[in-house]
Amino acid sequence: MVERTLAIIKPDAVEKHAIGDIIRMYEGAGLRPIAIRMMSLSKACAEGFYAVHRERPFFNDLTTYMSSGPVVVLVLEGADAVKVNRDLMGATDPKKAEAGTIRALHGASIEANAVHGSDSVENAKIEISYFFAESELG
Ligand code: IDP
Ligand code: MG
Repeated sequence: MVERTLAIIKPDAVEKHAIGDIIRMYEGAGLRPIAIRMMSLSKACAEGFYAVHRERPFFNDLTTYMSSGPVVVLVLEGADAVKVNRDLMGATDPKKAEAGTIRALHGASIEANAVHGSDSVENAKIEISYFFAESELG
């Protein structure tokens, strides 16, 4: 099934000049970018995006980190895009991520782990609409 998923290249990966390598990995895995925007998230925007994690102990640190520098927000399209992207990303903790995954290659810590990726088709729809209008998707 052709699906869409939302990805974010997080501030740590932008800072270390990994944007190009990460987009190359998406394209190599058959995930076609259909929208790309570089932006700086306000703290409130990061809090809204991660609202499901509101009660988690790391919520304040996470949203401070996500608003600490520019990010690249992308919509990726392809067969089984949600799962293909989750597999390509690797485990949340880069130390536990499989070799060759984005987080193993570019993640710095369990928090600064290089990328976000939607975890279901349903959440992908919500996350895509958080950042993009339908008319912005190529
Ligand atoms: P995921 O990004 O692999 O789906 P989630 O559990 O949805 O992981 O967590 C969202 C984000 O919150 C992670 O990508 C990471 O940046 C941060 N995070 C998750 N667990 C921890 C933690 O234990 N300490 C600090 N930050 C965390
Ligand atoms: Mg998640």
